[in-house]
Amino acid sequence: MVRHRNELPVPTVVHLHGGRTPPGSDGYPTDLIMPKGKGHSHSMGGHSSMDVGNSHHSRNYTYPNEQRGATLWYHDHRMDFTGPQVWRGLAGFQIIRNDEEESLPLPKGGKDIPLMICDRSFSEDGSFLYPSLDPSLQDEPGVEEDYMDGVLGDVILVNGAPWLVMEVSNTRYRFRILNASNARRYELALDPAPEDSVPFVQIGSDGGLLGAPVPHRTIRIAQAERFDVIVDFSKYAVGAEITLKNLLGNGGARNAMRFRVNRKEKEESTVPRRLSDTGEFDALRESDTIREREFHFTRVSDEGRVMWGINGEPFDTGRMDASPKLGATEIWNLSVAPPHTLSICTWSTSRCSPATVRNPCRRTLAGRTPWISPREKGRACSSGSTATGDATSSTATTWSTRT
Ligand SMILES: [Cu+2]
Repeated sequence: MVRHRNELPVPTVVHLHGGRTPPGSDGYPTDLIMPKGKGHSHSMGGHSSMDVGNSHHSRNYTYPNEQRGATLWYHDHRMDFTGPQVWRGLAGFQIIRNDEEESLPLPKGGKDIPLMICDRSFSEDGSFLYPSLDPSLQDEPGVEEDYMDGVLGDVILVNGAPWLVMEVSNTRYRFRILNASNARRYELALDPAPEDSVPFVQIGSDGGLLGAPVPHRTIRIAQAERFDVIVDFSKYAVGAEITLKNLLGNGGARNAMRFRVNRKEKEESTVPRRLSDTGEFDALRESDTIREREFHFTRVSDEGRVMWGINGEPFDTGRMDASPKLGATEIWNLSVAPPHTLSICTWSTSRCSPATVRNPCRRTLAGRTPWISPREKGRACSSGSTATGDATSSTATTWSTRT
């Protein structure tokens, strides 16, 4: 159990991204922890008629952690204000470890390092710069018109530090990379790349360890996505400086961070060929599907405000878009326009182009957050899980739409 007490002047709510969490601890956007001195009468932007959750100033979140070892993260989820509140730093890691993983000879301890990558902009006085219509984040939600497609920063922070420099030994390291940016996607590359080996060996994803390692020249990572990778610095001389580049960025956003190999050390880790039992993913078969659903994400207008909607409908706590049977297997077809990340934690996912959407989808890495571009359709095979004991909220699928 984790107890959160809100000492900020604005409502907050914490969502554990990727957690198999009971409904009361899910961190639903309107399940707010109100600031001290403010109760139900506090303005809720355009959603004043909603149930605003408890009016206490703290909440106990229950996290059973009964799931695969994985790199999870938590972030503020306040209705209409998630973007600016995450921008100001309300996010962090929650790492779940298990015996299966601990028994592997992977890099451990000080060589198992989470890297939270995000972009920010700063004012002249060093404070965070964000184009909120209401910088106090009290009443009016939203951003200036020019930023409706997402706010990008021009400084890259890793674990809160701008253009972090990290000293490493000439051995393998495990990096749990999270893209915690509001709107920026990255294609990460090492510069220089090692001469005779691949720069990144992926061992895990949003859903925990993969069955076997996967080599990558670059890592394409969307918002909220996690990549668990091994980098082998024995391929570099002591004294070498290696930049983690972002091939999709320009200017300051072109560089993410830098590693400096400053010492020799004995190698104690290896990357085994077999990492994890992924049998539970294979148990989900497309042939068991009992129904197929379409979800089209677009901008819709609600009482003069433009917001994200699903199948033409704006957000409404009173509407249930899907109530899958507990344990049932369904195919969900997802499409989005204009570009936006759909964040889905599912047991198995596939990405297909429209041309191939009717063909059987090639299964990609289990548990990966699909990155769906506007010309692409995503297809998620999803099964109700028993984690929450509640069929309606147990689709193992979460939406995250952030502006
Ligand atoms: Cu999230």
